[in-house]
Parts: sequence; structure tokens; C-alpha cells
Amino acid sequence: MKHILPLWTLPAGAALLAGCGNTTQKEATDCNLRQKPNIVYLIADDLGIGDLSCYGATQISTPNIDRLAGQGAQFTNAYATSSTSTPSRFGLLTGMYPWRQENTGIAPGNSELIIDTACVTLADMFHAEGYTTAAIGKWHLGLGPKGGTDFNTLIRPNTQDIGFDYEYIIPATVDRVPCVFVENGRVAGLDPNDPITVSYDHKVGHWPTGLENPELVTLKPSQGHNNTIINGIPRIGWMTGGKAALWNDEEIADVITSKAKDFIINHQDRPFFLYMGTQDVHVPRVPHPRFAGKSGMGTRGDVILQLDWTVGEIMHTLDSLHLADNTIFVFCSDNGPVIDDGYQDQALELLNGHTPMKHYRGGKYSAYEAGTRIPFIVRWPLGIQPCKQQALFSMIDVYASLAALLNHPLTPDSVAPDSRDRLATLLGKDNNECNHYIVQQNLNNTLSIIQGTWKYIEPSDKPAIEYWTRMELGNDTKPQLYNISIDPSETNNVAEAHPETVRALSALLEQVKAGKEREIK
Ligand code: NG6
Ligand code: CA
Repeated sequence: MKHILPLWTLPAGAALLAGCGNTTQKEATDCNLRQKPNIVYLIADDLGIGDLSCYGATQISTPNIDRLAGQGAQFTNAYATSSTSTPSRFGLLTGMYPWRQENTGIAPGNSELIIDTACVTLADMFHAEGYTTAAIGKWHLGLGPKGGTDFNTLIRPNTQDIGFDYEYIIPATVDRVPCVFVENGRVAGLDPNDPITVSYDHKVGHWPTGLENPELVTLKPSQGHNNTIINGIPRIGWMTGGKAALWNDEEIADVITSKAKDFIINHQDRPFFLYMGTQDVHVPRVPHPRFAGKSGMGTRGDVILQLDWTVGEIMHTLDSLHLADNTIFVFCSDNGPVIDDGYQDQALELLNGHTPMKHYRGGKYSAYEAGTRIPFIVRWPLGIQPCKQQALFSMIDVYASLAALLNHPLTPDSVAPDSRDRLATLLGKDNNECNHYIVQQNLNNTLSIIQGTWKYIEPSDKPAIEYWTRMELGNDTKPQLYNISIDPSETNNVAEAHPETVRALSALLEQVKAGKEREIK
């Protein structure tokens, strides 16, 4: 595969001669480093491909994300590895399918760090290439050792043990305790005289819970979410202590956006990799007052506006520092959208004709298209011509593709074992590989594989419906085969009419499970 690459990817001497003139070795190295593109990887939570005006939404306007899309490659066939957050993010950062490891289901707020510190992560790769790296915002991959995180000491291992120089993170999700930020292994703003206790088994301390004190709740649950009440919102899990460190839900977007901006400003002179996870648009959806009521669609719409503002702030920061041209800005979601995800926030009643899933079946949790098909935008003015990218792309392949861009070898084979070099696709070019395939996972680990126009969902006897969201998980005891180019809504299972395609895709999926992708041509 041939790419047109910037100067610094030429053999070192050539790049230095061409780009950096007559300089000392150190100056030359610095100069060479400076030419590497910065990476901003901004991953939204539970955002649907139908939630953005650049993807056809008409009831809501997302001007900043639209502008990003208009200046870059806007993918129309991009997929997350999984239909929930923890495994999806695990796949991105490790380049390994999460279903190869046991503890990659939706992580509680006191989960151990589920990425092995021996793993060479995407952040490690950038670090080895001279980048400064940061994880800011939603994390949801656990922290600390097995047996329950202790939030009162320096939490190790943290993201700094897997390649990040700086972290300012929400440990899990905004609906899970503890409701605090962690900065470089320590709870930000913690008063040592008011230690935090967290449990996911039983009530700890005396703070009211949604179950016992429903009268204290300002946002009622529709399912679960009836443990400790923080800021009027009942969460998943129990906590007590750490009062001074508790976040204010209305300010989370402002806080993490300002941390991300500071990181960019403070590291503008060297290449950086910023991995930023927004809490928007996950439940509980709590917009800042300046966005509240602005979408006419209730809080789910309001936090989409808040998310768009966040993207705009990062774009302005890059512009003001003249960094935008040589920054690869990826914007995507971690999994598909969900309307009622456990709080009575009237998201369904106020949709007003808006379609977060577009015309796709299922949603978050599902093996059907709306489970993993995501908005995915890559802007890099120096390296990408604005385009609509229709090629199939999976987030699992980001790692090897960016490694290819940096000419960084992925050795030994245990490094990013499932990630393949799709750099041409990532840069908006057509690679004409019609036999390319991608693999996705639903909530109950049923796998599906897409190749060309065909999508095969393996048979599974796991539950077929997520009862509280009424979401179809997409698995069935029978094999399913859809021609998604003519039947994108997956209404017609044609497995019986095409037994040879079912056999071929099922065999390919078995090869992938056996870890033989790099041998598959
Ligand atoms: C579910 C939660 C849901 C959300 C999800 C994780 C209930 C009823 N539902 O168990 O609200 O937190 O887990 O979402 O508790 S994710 O996007 O982080 O994967
Ligand atoms: Ca999510």
C-alpha cells in the first residue's frame, strides 16, 4: 500500500535535510519531532450516527462538528469494536479485541485497571515516538489493583502506567460512583480528613439512596440507578466521603474542556496525543444552564449542543495556536445511541421526530447496525482532502494505522494483535479492498462480521432483548445474514437462501477468533 506521507516519514536523514536545514543533532531531532502531527482523539459517549446535522439530523444543529466534518474525511461506514463503552475503548487503546480478555464488560467505578500494564498501548506507541500523552475525561477502564480501588491514596496502576503522561479523568461513567475526578492517580480536591468509601455490593455510610429516599431525588430512575444520591441524582453503586471532591454535574463539560485546552496550550511545542472522552451524551444528561432548554428536545438534545460546544472549543484552541493544520483530529462515538438508559429524562417523549439511530436497527448494546455504526470524522488539513469516506472502517484498526503513519513497527506480534493497517482509509483514500472485513461485539459477546455487502451475526442462545431499554441485542439462536447494502435496516434475514455465504463468513469469524487475522489476506 502506498501513501503520500509528510517529510518526517522519509528516512531520518532525508527528512532532516529536507525540512530542518543545517543544525546540530539535538536541534535536528527537535525539528523532526515538531513535524509529526499532533493527535486529538475525541470520543463521545453514546452519540448516535443520526445525532449530528452533518450526518443528516434536521431537528438539531451541530455547527462545530459539521465544520470539522467538512474539513476532513467524514466516514459513513465506520464502526466501534463493541456496542458498549468499556470494551470499545479497550479495543481502541490496546488494538486487541476485548472479547479475548475476560474482565472487559461494563466496568464498575471501583474496577481494577483492566488494561494490563505490560500491554503496549496506543499511548505507549505515541510515547515511544516522542509524543506527550494525556487522558482527559471519561475513562471507564478501571484504576488500581484487583479487589476495589482505594480512592484515598495514590492509585496505582493508573493511566500513567499504560503510556499517558497526564491524566484528569472520570473513573467510570457519570452515573457510577465515585463522582470525583482523578488527576495523576489522586482524587482531585480530596480532603484527607474525609476519606472516600465506595462499594458496588452494599450500602456504605449514611448518605441517602434513591431506593430509601426517593423524595430527595431530582432525576428519577427508570431502571436501576437507585443507590447513593449525589447532587440529587441517584447513581449506580454506593459511596460516602470525599464531599469537597464531588463534581458538579452541570460543570463537567467545562472542567474537562478546560483541562484539555490547558494540555494543548502547555504542550504546543512538541507533538502530543490527547485522548479525550466526553461524558456527553451518556446518562445522567445534565447540561450546563447555558445549554439547558436550548435544543427543544430535552436534556438529551441539550447535551448534544454541549458536546458540539466542546468540539468547537478544542478547534478554536488549535486554531489560535496555529496547530490545526498539522493536528489529526478524530471525532467519534464509543458505541451507538440509546434513548432511555435508566433515567426518566423524557428523552423519548421529546424526540420530536429526531432519529439518533437513523434508519438502522437496534442501538447501544446491540449486534444490529445501530449498536456499533458510529459517526467518525478525521480532520488533518496537511494530510487529508475533505471527503465523504464510504469505505468500511473499524476503530480497532486506528492503532496499526497510526503506527503505519509514524513508520512505527508493531513488534512483537503481541502488540496490538488485532489491529490492521488501514492508513489509506483513515486518510480518506479509497483502498479498493472489497474483501476487507470487520468484527463487532454486542452486550452479551455475540460477534458479527461484515464483509462487502454482507453482515453475518453468529447464532447465540444468550438473551435477545435488553429489557429496560427494550433494545434488541440482535442475537438469535439461528444464524443471521443481511445484505446491508440493500437492507441497511436488517429486516430480512437471508441466511437460509445463502448457505454458502453463511459458511464462508462463519469460517472467517472462526479464524479471527483463533487470532489468525494477520494471516488472512
Ligand atoms: C448499564 C446502565 C446504563 C449505562 C450502561 C453503561 C442501568 C439500568 N443501565 O448497566 O445506564 O450506565 O450500563 O454504559 O444501570 S456505557 O456507555 O458506559 O457502556
Ligand atoms: Ca458509551
